Amino acid sequence: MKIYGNPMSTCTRKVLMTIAEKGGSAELVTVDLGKQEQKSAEHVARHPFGVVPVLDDDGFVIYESRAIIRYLDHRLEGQDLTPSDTRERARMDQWMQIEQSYLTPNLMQILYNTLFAKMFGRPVDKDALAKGKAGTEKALDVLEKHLESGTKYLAGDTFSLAEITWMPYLEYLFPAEHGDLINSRARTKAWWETISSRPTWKHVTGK
Ligand SMILES: N[C@@H](CCC(=O)N[C@@H](CS)C(=O)NCC(=O)O)C(=O)O
Repeated sequence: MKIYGNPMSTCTRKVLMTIAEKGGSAELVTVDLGKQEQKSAEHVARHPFGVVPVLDDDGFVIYESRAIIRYLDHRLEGQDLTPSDTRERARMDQWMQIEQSYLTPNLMQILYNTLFAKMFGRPVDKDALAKGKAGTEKALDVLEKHLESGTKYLAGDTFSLAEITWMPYLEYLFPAEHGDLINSRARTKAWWETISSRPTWKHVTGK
């Protein structure tokens, strides 16, 4: 099993975390995003949109991180990362969708206009940063309210793919100097401390 991706990429980290949680193994073939290798003809043959990650499981090639992690959860042995209860599974899907639709597009604006702007010497778009921050706060307020209901994890009592989709984005708020968005929300902070202290996450993020 091969993953074409980059260890710093949020989407690649979802895949690496899923494999780690399942106790599986795969070869990570690094695609250098700084050198635009994701746009090379070789990579575009694997992923027509020219981004990472891509999974190649013995000739079965699949891209899109959320599709890959659902596939891996079924494909690999190890603990189930999808609840068996119908309603909990629906709840997991809901939180994965919230991540994709409301959290990530906003949070990425924070990263582009803080961390990446500094790293690559790019100008800061203050309006985009303010809008991204407001959108991220809204998503985190909804999360905080959900956690206040007493649920330990997003989909119930067990860690699931929903956590795995949120984690890579939240992780980058800290180096982007926006960790207060997490730390100022008591339930979110406690949930984050629990999930980010998993040995699998430390392994994936190289901590
Ligand atoms: N919807 C895709 C998004 C993939 C994506 O945007 N990957 C980023 C890295 S996290 C990438 O390859 N960026 C390089 C580029 O846009 O050229 C997924 O979930 O896999």
